[in-house]
Amino acid sequence: AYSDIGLVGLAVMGENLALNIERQGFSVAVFNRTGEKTTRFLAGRARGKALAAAYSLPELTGLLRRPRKIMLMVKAGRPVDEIIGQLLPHLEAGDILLDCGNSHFEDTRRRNARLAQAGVLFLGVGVSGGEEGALNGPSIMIGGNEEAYRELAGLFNRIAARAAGTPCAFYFGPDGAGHYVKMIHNGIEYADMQLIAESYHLLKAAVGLEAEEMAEVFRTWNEGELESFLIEITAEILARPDEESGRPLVEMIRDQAEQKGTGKWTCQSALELGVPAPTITEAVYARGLSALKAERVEAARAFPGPNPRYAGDKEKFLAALRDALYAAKICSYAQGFALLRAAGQAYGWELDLSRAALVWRSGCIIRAGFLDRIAEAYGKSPGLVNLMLDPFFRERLNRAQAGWRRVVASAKELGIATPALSSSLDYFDGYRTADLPANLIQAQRDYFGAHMFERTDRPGKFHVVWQDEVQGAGNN
Ligand code: NBP
Repeated sequence: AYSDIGLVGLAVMGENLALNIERQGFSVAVFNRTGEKTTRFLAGRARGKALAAAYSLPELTGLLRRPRKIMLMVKAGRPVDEIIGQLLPHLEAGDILLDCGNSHFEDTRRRNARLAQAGVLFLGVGVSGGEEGALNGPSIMIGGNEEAYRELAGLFNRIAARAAGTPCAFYFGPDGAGHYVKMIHNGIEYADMQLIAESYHLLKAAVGLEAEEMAEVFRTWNEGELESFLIEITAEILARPDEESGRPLVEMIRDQAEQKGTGKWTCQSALELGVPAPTITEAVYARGLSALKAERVEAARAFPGPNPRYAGDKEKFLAALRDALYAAKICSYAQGFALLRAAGQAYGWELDLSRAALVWRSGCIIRAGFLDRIAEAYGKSPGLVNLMLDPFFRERLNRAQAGWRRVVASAKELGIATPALSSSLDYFDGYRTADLPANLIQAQRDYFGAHMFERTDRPGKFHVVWQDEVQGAGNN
């Protein structure tokens, strides 16, 4: 009998996705470049299940019911192009190829065009939730050929996580739309993690709490508006002792954050589209700065800085920090959604922003209580230009801003770096400023480059001669 679907790539994600799909009643044929892994998988976790092994791509395509559906779960980048190149001669018009890895959306656009020429229907699918999600229900962000999506919608809905009974699997639009939404998910994830890390830093260095006390703070926060997977696991992490030293495990971990590049892609896209996303960008920079461990150790000796201990009322500081974290989090989501909006327009995807909030409610790393509010905001007004202007979030920001300012001001005085909390506040303040000093920038540009400026009192472009006499060449 033929298998329902093929899957290429048996690393953690591929194995778990194959098991998830099989559990939902579909038969799966699997292939991995290194055949021993396939053998090991079939003899181990896949034993006794409706999974068939293939040891070459022609063998894999031969095992599949037509039109064939093949999922790629290999390393993003060149491996995806290699596999597509090797598969293509064995596919027919109408077959469906799904790239479920973290591919860059521009690659997905390019592959989509190439495969369309061969009549192969292509889907670029963002899968979030790590290994656990892949096995038990990920959040699935789909883009590409809509006919192919309809063919596979049933499978996606069965294997996805659920939130309030609704599967977290949505189709977002043609070619790279799904991978773009996944990229923004990861950008927001970087920002969320950095904001939490800065809050932990303030609790530790400014307030002087012990790990177990901090765990309690995060546990309490997780019962309110900040309720989210990342806050929840932060509380668990802080409470975990190191088995060897007996000290909190988190204190035994080197302070150098690594990255795989999806945060960087989000910043690149923000620059490309001219959409400000400072919280996300600062989160990526912060990982870069953390990597400079040796330099930081030396600089710590060179620049002693102020005493980091906060002298004021601790309880008030904790309440202000909770507000700061919540407000900055709203800013980072506002930036992510502004990017989705701009990209949807630039690439012709007509992204449904409310669905983006809904697809992240379960199964993925940024799942959080307040996504329901974001979905509501864009459900009510699909044309909302910035999330901060939605009445619900407007009220929250107005309420949180006093504490947020106090925390950022204190951090500056105490010499504790809070790039994401601070840049969020600058984003907020810049956005709510009707008259920015950009008039001066325009004047400077016109002065040295005759770039022209617009006037506040009448339409048109203007240039003035700023200097009485242009100095002659060689006369500087
Ligand atoms: P990896 O990203 O580590 O990729 C390993 C797989 O790619 C193996 O099956 C490997 O085969 C295969 N592969 C490579 Br590498 N080069 C290949 C080539 N030239 N031709 C054919 N196969 C090749 O695996 P992963 O962590 O399971 O992630 C899979 C995808 O899912 C990635 O795009 C990742 O970014 C994405 N993702 C991962 C997570 C996560 O938590 N890990 C979460 C969400 C999304 P081999 O066995 O022969 O070396």
